[in-house]
Amino acid sequence: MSTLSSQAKKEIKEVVLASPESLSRFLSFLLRHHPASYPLHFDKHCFVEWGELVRAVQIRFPEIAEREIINVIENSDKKRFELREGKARATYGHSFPVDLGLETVEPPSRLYHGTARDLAQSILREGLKPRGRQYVHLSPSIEEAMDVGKRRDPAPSIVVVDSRAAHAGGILFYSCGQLFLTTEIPPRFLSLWEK
Ligand code: HQG
Repeated sequence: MSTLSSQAKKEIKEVVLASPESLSRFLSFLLRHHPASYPLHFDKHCFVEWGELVRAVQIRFPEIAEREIINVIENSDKKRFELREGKARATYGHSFPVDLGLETVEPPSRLYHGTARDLAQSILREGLKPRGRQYVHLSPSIEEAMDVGKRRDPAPSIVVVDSRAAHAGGILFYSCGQLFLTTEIPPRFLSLWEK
């Protein structure tokens, strides 16, 4: 039986790895977290020239067609990325300092944050903080917050944000697709959702 060369194995691995999920993860890597790892130039609102992005993705996934990248962007359930006027960016989730040019909004009276059970007490004590990201990410419904929390815990805790009071207290909220972003929420606006 013939054996594959290590180069061929590497290539097959690359092709297999270029699933929509791995492509989406790589786009997040580039556009949210590691802008300096590839030759990308970000404009002031974090957009990258489309051609430059395609070339960066093709360094990682040589087999990938431009159409597949567009499909991942357009079919992302959470609208993680946007493609506008020949430029693309991550819509949220950045870990480096960004100015997304988002407008502030009046939030709904309650917003929700799904998290691991063992983090909830610390959040109630210290407030909601962006941790490794630029913003705190909040969901408009308990169901959506549950989905976010399930990334960390099969039975997540849901922190309820009194966003009406927080907004009245001067905290800024930004609308970003289905999500609301803010910089930090002090403990006095937080409580735990009880089933
Ligand atoms: C926790 C995903 C202890 C917070 C999701 C969270 C979201 C604290 C973690 C989006 C804390 C940060 C963002 C405190 C906050 N003490 N823990 N005082 N304050 N935390 O991933 O909101 O699939 O940066 O509870 O769906 O989980 O990537 O934030 O557990 O929309 O597109 O610190 O990312 O979207 O974790 O997730 P993250 P997140 P994607």
